[in-house]
This record gives sequence, structure tokens and C-alpha cells, in this order.
Amino acid sequence: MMDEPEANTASEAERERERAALARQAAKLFSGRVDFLLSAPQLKFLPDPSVPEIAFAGRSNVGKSSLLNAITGRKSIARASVTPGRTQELNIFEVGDPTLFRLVDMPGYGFAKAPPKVVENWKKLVRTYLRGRAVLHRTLVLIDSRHGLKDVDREMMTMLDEAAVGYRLVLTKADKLKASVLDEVAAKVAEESRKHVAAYPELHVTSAEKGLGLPELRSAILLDAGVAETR
Ligand SMILES: Nc1nc2c(ncn2[C@@H]2O[C@H](COP(=O)(O)OP(=O)(O)O)[C@@H](O)[C@H]2O)c(=O)[nH]1
Ligand SMILES: [Mg+2]
Repeated sequence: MMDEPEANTASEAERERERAALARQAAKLFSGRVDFLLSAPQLKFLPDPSVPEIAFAGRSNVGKSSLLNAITGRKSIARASVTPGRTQELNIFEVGDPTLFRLVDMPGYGFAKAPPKVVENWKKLVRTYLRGRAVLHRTLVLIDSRHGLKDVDREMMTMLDEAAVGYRLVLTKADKLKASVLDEVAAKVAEESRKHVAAYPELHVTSAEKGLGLPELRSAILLDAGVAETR
């Protein structure tokens, strides 16, 4: 009883050290080799499943390319703002030298003007990838802070629940909202995420523009990929 507070303090300090060490490892890794590998319009063009993969999903215009650029500290590794709906491919990036894991930029969904055939192809490609890719360790589902969860996001989350692929919800463009409004959106999204079995309990709040939440997200990616040197 007597030494409980002390033990807690010690383990909290230890956890903080581990967090800091992981953040340093992540910063170092992402400032090192990050290369575009290929675009896969069909699953047969995917590389050998030799390393863990972390997928990025979200509605068109959610800020996916910007976040990928910001995480990797590259200005245009994932070309930001190509015509919505045009990118119908899985874009694969490799991180580390030698490659420790891959980032998979999934085609944006929910684009209004896409013809049904395009949407159909998108669903097939994404579903098959998410369900069948053994090296897929985690998916990040990006949500625009200004809009919160939309039905297409819920559909994606349900698809991931069914495929038993764990996912993190990542709020983007947090700089566009007042802190109080942002807190409200975050609370709402977090509450709804609890109904989804494969959703991670904690939410990531990010801004590619201001760098908010990026160190934590980089660390999470290392943990998810199973390459973190500390726990
Ligand atoms: N203010 C702000 N704008 C952002 C942020 N991230 C992306 N955007 C803008 O949102 C738009 C869509 O971004 P993009 O990365 O191309 O989205 P994608 O379609 O999901 O790849 C662009 O005009 C970006 O400049 C952010 O963190 N803050
Ligand atoms: Mg994009």
C-alpha cells in the first residue's frame, strides 16, 4: 500500500521514456529511406507479401496524400490533390533500408461523380485486398474533422470489422476547426467507433498542415508494423 504511488510514478516515467524512444526511432526511420515502389491497378500487380503493410483509406479529398507526405516529411511523395476519383490504384511505398514495412495508399472513396463501374471496381479491389492480404497489419481510416463520420466511412469500417482488420481512426485537417468544435467531433467519432469491433479505441487527431499528431501517428505505425524497438 505504502509504496504504491511511488511504483506508479516509476512506471509512468518508464512509459514516458519508452514513448520518447519510440518517437525518436520513428522520426529517424521516416526521415530515412521512403520510396515509391509501384501502383497496382489489380491485386496481381502487388509486390510479394514479404513485409508488413499499413494501409491508408479515406474519402476523396480527406487529406490522405497530404498526411502521407507529412508523415514521411516529403513534399510530394504521394501527389496531393490529383483529380478526385482518378487514382484507382493501390500506391505502394517502402520504408526503411532494407525495407521494414510498406505504406499502402488506397484509392479514395465516396467521390460523387464516379461512374458506377468505377465504384464497383474500386470496391472489388479494396475488398479483396483488405480481406485477403495476410501481411496487412493495420488500416488507418482518415476522417475529415470538418465532416465527421459519413455513411461511406461507416461502410468502410463495417467492411474492416467483417474482414477482422484492425484499424485506427485518424481525424485530418484539425487546424481548420476551433478547439471546442474539434473536441466535439472527436468525442462523437470516438463514441461511434466503440460500436465497431475492429476499431482501435483511441483516436488520432492530426493536421498535415501544422504537424499536429504526427509524431504519435508515426510511432503507432511502427508499433502496428511490429518494428518498434521498444514496446
Ligand atoms: N488546412 C488543411 N488543409 C489540408 C490538410 N490536409 C489536406 N488539406 C487540403 O485538403 C485538400 C485535399 O488534400 P489531399 O491530400 O489531396 O486529399 P486526398 O484526396 O485525400 O489525397 C487539399 O486542398 C489540401 O491542401 C490539413 O492538415 N490542413
Ligand atoms: Mg490523394
